[in-house]
Amino acid sequence: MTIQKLNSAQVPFEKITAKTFPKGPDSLAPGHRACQGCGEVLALRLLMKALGRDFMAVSATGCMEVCTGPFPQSAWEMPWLHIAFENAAAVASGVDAGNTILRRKGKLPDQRIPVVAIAGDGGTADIGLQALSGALERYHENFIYICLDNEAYMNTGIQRSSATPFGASTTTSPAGKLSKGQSTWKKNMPAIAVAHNIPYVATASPAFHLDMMNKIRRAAAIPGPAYIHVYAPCPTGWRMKSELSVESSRLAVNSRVFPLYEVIDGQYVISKRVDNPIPVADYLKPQGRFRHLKEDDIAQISERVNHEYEHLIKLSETFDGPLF
Ligand SMILES: Cc1ncc(C[n+]2csc(CCOP(=O)(O)OP(=O)(O)O)c2C)c(N)n1
Ligand code: SF4
Ligand SMILES: [Mg+2]
Repeated sequence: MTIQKLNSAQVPFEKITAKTFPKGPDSLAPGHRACQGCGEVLALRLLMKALGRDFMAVSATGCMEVCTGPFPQSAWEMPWLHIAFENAAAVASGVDAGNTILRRKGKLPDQRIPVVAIAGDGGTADIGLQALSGALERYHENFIYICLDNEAYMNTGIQRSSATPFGASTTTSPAGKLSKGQSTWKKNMPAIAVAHNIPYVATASPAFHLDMMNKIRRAAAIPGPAYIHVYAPCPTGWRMKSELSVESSRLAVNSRVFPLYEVIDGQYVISKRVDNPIPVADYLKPQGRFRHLKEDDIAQISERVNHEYEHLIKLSETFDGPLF
């Protein structure tokens, strides 16, 4: 195991620009079964374009696994393991440990191979949290964890998770006479990852695809575990037109609902500062899951969104030297 000593922000990696955008097919064959406009599959393709074919993937059960790998078929044209709902992080960390031993024995070439665990918000913030915490704490050198956050358990019928936002109607937090939908605020998964003192944590959105791909490349370049929280619109679960997927990702960032940032060696760095946010209502309105919200509910959500954003800005401004 290598203990991180470098300043991770200085670790070089090949940046993707509009001009150098990887051409050609990625590792996901045509014919997967994701819904039209699925933000998760878009994020998956961006991941593949960023890393090429030189990585191994481990998927927890969830929409992306079900849509891409119904036995005996698979849309993955690369090394891929489907494992249980709760243990993507445990399996990916085991694969990385195995690769290290094989390299040491000369049975694998002496080069780092990113091992990417991919899971939904349910598989990350709820059932897989223990396995994720263990993997981050064990400090696996080539371990990248990608949370595809569509803000509910979509694969099994739109049940709420701890990442479901306040006020969203789901099948287990239905809006009605006695309920305004989800009654709790979204769990801050990136902050939980940061608390593990790992070298790299980031948030990313498919609407800002170059930013997202470069964060994935940086995560692969930095030795040590990385966690990337990806905003992944789900038109089916959000009761939204399928063509609005990318637009809703953009509105989420521009309204401060889903801020883009990196945390490198404990230092918060804002990727896209939003000084003049669009109204949170503009983000909420196209989505049927928020249709029942009244003006005062939206005002309450806006207040919380802005409070969290200001806290984030303060975190980015109050850094006083690397923690580790
Ligand atoms: C131990 C266990 N409990 C429940 C399930 C059923 N299950 C499979 S996928 C899933 C929902 C996944 O939600 P999420 O992780 O958010 O991924 P999404 O489908 O939204 O992409 C559930 C409840 C399971 N496979 N294993
Ligand atoms: S239900 Fe949502 S996350 Fe699942 S495949 Fe359809 S659009 Fe994608
Ligand atoms: Mg989900």
